Amino acid sequence: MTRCGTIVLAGRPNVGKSTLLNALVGEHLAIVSPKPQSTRRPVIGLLTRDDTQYIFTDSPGLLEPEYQLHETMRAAALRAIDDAELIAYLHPLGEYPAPPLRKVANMEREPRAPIIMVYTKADLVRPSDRPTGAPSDVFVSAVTGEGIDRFLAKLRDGLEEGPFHYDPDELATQPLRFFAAEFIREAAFEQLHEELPYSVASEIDEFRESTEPVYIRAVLYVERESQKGIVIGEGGRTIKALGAAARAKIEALLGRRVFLDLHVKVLPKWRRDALSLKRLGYGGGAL
Ligand SMILES: Nc1nc2c(ncn2[C@@H]2O[C@H](COP(=O)(O)OP(=O)(O)O)[C@@H](O)[C@H]2O)c(=O)[nH]1
Ligand SMILES: [Mg+2]
Repeated sequence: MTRCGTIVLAGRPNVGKSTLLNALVGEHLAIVSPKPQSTRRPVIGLLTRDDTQYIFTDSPGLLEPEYQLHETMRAAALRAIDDAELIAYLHPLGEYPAPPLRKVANMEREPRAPIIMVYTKADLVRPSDRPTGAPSDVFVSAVTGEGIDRFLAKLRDGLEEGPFHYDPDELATQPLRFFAAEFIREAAFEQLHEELPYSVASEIDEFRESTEPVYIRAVLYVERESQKGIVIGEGGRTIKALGAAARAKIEALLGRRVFLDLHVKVLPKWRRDALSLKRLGYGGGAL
């Protein structure tokens, strides 16, 4: 009999949730950044190994909301925690021990699903400095691959028997245009400085796969006219570099050449505006 189930990767911002999702799936699906709060919407990644299908959800980091976008991120994270059959609670090993998830997530009651404590970034802690930890704790490193097999074995033990939900070859469930929009944001996190990436949103206006190269028209939104100038850069230099980086990421996932027609527009204060958030896909559940 096969096993199959959903596992949420939950924790504070920047603990390595998205990096671990990518390491588990073996594909760059979730955007990663040294800057916190890069994940705004859940990303689903699939791994089918032997008799087990793992359906992972990378969730936005748990944080105190400062504006409406944060509230949608927190709601998405809590929903993902609520929906999962297993909760992998991630915390950096270098900051051992982790506070209780319920406290970090500011939850009124204990989550329903069992929690597996996963200490991340184990490669950054010298063996001599390592805490012993509880026997059930898992130490992992997405960089060296340490602990990943043990983590999967533990998850397998916690998953119910049942048929696979997806084809064993599938890695993702969300549409390619979702990933295209995400990779444009990832490029923005890489190419823009300080607070600017937090004012950036992206939207795909057109996604034509029937053409060669694939034609994608996308808009990168910022909140103010002055930000638009910075994103475009002198002689269009910044937006050109950003577009080239985003295109390379999209091509890597599609395995096809892409023409990315990228425009910059101002959507005033979109982070604090319910209608704009909804339009940008930050209102509802996972795609
Ligand atoms: N050394 C090391 N760095 C990591 C590891 N996992 C994540 N990181 C880094 O930690 C930062 C935050 O990672 P990310 O996956 O975006 O965290 P998230 O906000 O929890 O999704 C990035 O700079 C990653 O490269 C790891 O296992 N080892
Ligand atoms: Mg993330």
